[in-house]
Amino acid sequence: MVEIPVVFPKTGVYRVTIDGQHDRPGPVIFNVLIDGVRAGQVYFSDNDGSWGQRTVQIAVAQPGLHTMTIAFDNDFYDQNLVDAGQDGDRNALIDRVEVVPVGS
Ligand SMILES: [Ca+2]
Repeated sequence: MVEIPVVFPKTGVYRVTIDGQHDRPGPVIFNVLIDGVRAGQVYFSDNDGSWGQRTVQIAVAQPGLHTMTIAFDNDFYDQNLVDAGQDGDRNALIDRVEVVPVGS
C-alpha cells in the first residue's frame, strides 16, 4: 500500500495513470482510494512480467489536500508453486503515479 499526499487545485475529474508491472500470476489489482474511500480500480493482467500503464478517472468533490492510496489487495504466495518453479508469488511493483486534471 502506498499513500501519496495530493493537492487537487479544483473540483472536478482527474486522470490517475499508474506505471506498473504485470506480475505473474496475474492479475495484479490496485484499488485507488481518496481519503480512504475507494474511487477506482486498475488491473495489470497481461500476466507476462511486462510493464505498462493503466488509467482510472476519479471525481474530486473538494479541492485541496487529500490522501491518495494505491492499495494492493490481492497479494498471493504459494510455497509449493514456488518450490516447483511455477508462478506462486504475485507482487505489486509501481514505478510512477501521475495525476492530471481532465479537460485542462
Ligand atoms: Ca506476493
